[in-house]
Amino acid sequence: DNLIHKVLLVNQNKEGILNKTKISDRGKKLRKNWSATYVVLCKERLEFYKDAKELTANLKSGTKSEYIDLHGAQIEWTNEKSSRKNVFQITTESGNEFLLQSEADITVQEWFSVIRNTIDSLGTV
Ligand code: I3S
Repeated sequence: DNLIHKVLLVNQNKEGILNKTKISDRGKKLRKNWSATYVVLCKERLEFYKDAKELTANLKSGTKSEYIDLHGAQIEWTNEKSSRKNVFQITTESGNEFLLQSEADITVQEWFSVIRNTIDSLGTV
């Protein structure tokens, strides 16, 4: 399992745990439901897993994972949409809105930069 994971990580830029909640589905407001999520930035996608185990299991079985397509997405810091600290929002081209958060300042800063860089690089293609 560990080897499969490592081999597939070659194509991935970043992975780790963030708190996540979806707040809008194609413009329709949703009730917030924060949960700790295993997030993987893989090429032009941000994928969401329950934990690292689920990532490995899905890779082995070919099960499709929940993901955000970063083409045409927007990312911004937000202070208004949650009482939590270190919250940023991703809005997809289709109008889905997600909040991502971590108590760890550096973790959130890194995720924000790497996602923003990915979005920017996709915009120029
Ligand atoms: O924007 P809100 O409604 O203050 O978000 C809070 C709610 O989602 C709350 O759930 P209930 O509506 O079931 O009480 C969550 O427990 C809180 O975490 C949400 O606020 P924060 O500030 O954590 O995003």
